[in-house]
Amino acid sequence: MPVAWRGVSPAREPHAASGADLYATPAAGQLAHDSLRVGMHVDLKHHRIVIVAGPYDLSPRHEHMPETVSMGAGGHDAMMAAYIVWPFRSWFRGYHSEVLDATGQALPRDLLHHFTLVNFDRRMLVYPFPERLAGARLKSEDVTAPKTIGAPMSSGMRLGLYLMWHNYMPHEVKGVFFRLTLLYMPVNQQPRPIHALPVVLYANREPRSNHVYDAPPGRSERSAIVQFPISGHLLGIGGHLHDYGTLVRLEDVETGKTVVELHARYDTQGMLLGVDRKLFAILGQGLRIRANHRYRLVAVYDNTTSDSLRDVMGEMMGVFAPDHIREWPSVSVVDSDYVADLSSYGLTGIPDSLTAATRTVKGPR
Ligand SMILES: [Cu+2]
Repeated sequence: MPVAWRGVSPAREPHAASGADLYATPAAGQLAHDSLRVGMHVDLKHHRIVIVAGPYDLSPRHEHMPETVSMGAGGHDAMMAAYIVWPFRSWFRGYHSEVLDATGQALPRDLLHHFTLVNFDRRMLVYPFPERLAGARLKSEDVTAPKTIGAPMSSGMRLGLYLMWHNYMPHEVKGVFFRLTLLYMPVNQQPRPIHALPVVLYANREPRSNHVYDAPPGRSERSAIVQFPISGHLLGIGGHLHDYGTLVRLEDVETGKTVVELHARYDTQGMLLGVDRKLFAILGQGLRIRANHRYRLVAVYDNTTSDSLRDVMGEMMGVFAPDHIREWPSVSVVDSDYVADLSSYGLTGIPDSLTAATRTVKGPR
């Protein structure tokens, strides 16, 4: 039987959850109030894995991110909220994320600065860091792929859910839950999906600065050379910027051409709604990526304030279909960059308790 793990509070080491944690939930959005249960729940009927973390009491913060809480520094509002062990071989194909109160009602989404679901047992394609299986700042950054593509998942893969809260309101907000619904396909899904895995490209690659940087007043660019170790296609691509971000662009260094450019979208009040996204439903329409070719990722900010913007980000997140999945570089959990990247989540290593939990997973890997 698949076993759930949970971490209910940032102060406590996550502990083994009982088999009672495993239950089928009703359709998403129709959860009974008492089913906002903390932990991991596998819905075999609807092919969903639901992770609920909370409740959190969020004390008021400055309107902007306090300088003392850098992205991922593991401060008061940021923590690994749950650890889970992937329960069975399957295909991962998308997720949606919700910020809820104890009755299951939606709370203002931007109480959550961002979440990241880290897969410790696969590395990113371009960098030796642990894979970001899922992540979003805004609801619009949630992803659902068609059933024709998916990321292969093994039973026993160790995952961590990282949350950063940011209560911009003048008062405390109590009893806040985060619910992440992961969509999977069974291992015998027919027709067999195309391997398509998440990729992230950073304007600031450096894990020791948590991939953030400062944007000076005025227009500024930050860029980094990107080289993919294997060839394939980008089937979908999105971007991540903070307020005052303008665009992210992938350039072909050899030809000087733009491969893809994604613009930030703002509402009429100047609130960041998200960044453009491009999806290519058919493999042949995807963006061809050549191994060891030189690309450049460029992030542009137009900072109209008089101060530098602290801890901004410039990223592209995409779905990559490798020509040969076997060529995907294997993870090294002792690589110094891997370890440095873990520390951006406040971790010095993969928790022993999580590793111990993998022993309870049955069935083929
Ligand atoms: Cu960010």
